[in-house]
Amino acid sequence: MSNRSGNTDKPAESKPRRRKKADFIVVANRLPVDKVINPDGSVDWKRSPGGLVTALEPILRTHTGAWVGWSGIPDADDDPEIDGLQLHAVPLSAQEIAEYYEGFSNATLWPLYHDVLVKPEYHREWWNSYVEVNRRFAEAASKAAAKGAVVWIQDYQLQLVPKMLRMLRPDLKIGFFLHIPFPPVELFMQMPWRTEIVDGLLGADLIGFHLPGGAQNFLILARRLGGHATSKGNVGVRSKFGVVQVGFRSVRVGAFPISIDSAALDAKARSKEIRQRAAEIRSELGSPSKIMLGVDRLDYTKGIDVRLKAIAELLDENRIDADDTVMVQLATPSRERVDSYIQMRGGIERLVGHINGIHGRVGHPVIQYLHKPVARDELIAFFVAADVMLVTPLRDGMNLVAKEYVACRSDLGGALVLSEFTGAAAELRSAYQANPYDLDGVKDAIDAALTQTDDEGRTRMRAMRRQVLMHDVERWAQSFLGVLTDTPDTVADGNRGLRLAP
Ligand code: GDG
Repeated sequence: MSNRSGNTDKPAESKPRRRKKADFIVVANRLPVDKVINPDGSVDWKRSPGGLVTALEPILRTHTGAWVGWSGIPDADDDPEIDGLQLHAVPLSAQEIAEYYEGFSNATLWPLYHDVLVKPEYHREWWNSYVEVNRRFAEAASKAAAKGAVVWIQDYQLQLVPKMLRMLRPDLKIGFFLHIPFPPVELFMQMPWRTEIVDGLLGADLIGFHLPGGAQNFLILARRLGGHATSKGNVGVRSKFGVVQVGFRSVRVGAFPISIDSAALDAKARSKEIRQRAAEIRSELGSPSKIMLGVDRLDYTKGIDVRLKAIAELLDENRIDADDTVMVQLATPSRERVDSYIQMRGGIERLVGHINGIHGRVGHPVIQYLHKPVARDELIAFFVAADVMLVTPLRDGMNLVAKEYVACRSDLGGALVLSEFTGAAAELRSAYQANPYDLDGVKDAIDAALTQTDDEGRTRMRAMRRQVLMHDVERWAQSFLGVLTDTPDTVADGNRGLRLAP
C-alpha cells in the first residue's frame, strides 16, 4: 500500500486462487480499497487509505497479513492482491446493503449508540440480514486464517462476528474494537436483540472501546445479559475489573483511545506546498482576519447545526464581525440514502442560506459550505489556514479531525473549540471545551477562541500537540495487539494508561 495518493492499480490477479493462510487478519466492513468499474467494463482498484490501514500496514506486512471486508459495490466477490497485501472481498447484494448496512448498521445501531439523537428503527428483516452478513464475514475470516492466527474485528457492523468465528475456529485469538461510543445500559436495553449482541461480542478475547466509560457500560451489560440465565440469575458470566468470565474463558475489556498518524501529518503540514496553499486559501476567502473551519462527514452526530446556530447568534449580537470573519464548513457526503441523513442535510443547508441571507454580502458569504469530499492535501491546507477549528458533536466516539488539526499546527497557531461529548475531549484538555447542548456555552467558547492572545493560544496548542504527537495510531494498534497477544489475566489498559474503575 505504498501509494497513498488515490492512484488506481490493477490487481495482480482478480480470480480466487490458493493463498497462504494468514496469521494476522483485519476484519472490517470495508476493504481499504474501492472497486471502480470503468465505462468500458474494466476494473480498477483505488486505494482508500484511512488511519486504520496506516497503523496496521506494517503489521500486515511483517506477518502474512490479510484484510477481510466489503469492496463497496454490490455483488463483487473478486479478491485483489495489491502490493502483496491479501484482500478477501465479502460480497453483499443490493438488498443486503439496504438491510444490513444502511438499515441495521446505520439506522438502528448508529443512532442507538449515539444517544438516540435520531429514533433507532427496529426491523426484524434488517436484523436477519445483519446476522446473515456477519456469518459471511466470520466464514471468510475463518477460511483466511492460519492455525492460531490473530484476528482483529472492527466496529459496530460486525458485533456478532467474534462469537461466530470462535465457534468455527476456537484456535484463533480474537480481538474486537468499537469505533463509536458504547451506550449506557438504559439505552442499550431498547435493542430487541440485546442478548445476541452482547453474546456476539463476548466471543472475543479482548474487547476495546475508546473510553473507560464505554468499557464500563459494556461490563455492566455483560453482567446483566451475558451467559445463560438460570433460576439463580445470570451465573454464566461474572464481570470484574475489566474481565468478564464466560464459562471457562476470560474476556478482557479495556479502553484504547484511537489516534492518527501524527508524525506524518505534522511533516506534511510543514511542507512548502501546503503552507503556500494555506496562504492562497486565505486570500481566496478575501483575506479575513479570522477563518473558522468545520470538517465532518455530514452526520447528525457531528453538531454542524450547533456551531451554525452559535455563529448566527454571535453575528446577531455583533460579537463576530461579518465583514472580517469567514466560516468554512466542509461536509463530506455520507449515508445519503438513509432518511434521517436526507432530512438533516436539508436543515443544515437551510441554516447556511438563512445566515448568509442575513449577514452575507454579494461575493462575501459568511458561511462557505461545501457538500463534497475534499482531497487530503487540500484538507491539510485548510487545517493550516484555520484560526479556529470547530468540533461540536453531540456525541462522537473519538473525533480524529480534532487530533488532525492539532497535528497540523506546528506553528502553535490556531485554536480548537471542542465538544465535551467527543472521546478526544478526554485527551485534549487545553481545547476550548463546551457542552454542545448549552448554546451560550458554545458561543462563549467560540468567542474566547477568536479573541485569545497569541501567548494563550501557543500554550494551549503546545499542550495538545504533546498529547497527539506522543499518542499516535501506531501506539494505539500496538497497545491493543500487545494486550490481545500477550494474555495476562489483568485489566487491559490503553495507550494512555487508562484504567477501569473497579
Ligand atoms: C468514526 C467515529 C472515530 C472528512 N472529510 C474529508 C476527510 N475526512 C476525514 C477526516 C478524518 C475522517 O475523515 C473522519 O474521522 P472522524 O473520527 O472525525 O469521524 P467518523 O468518520 O465518524 O469516524 C469517530 C473514528 O471512527 C475512528 O475510530 O474517531 O468517533 O465516529 O480522518 O480527516 N478526508 C478527506 N476529504 C474529506 O472531505 N480526504
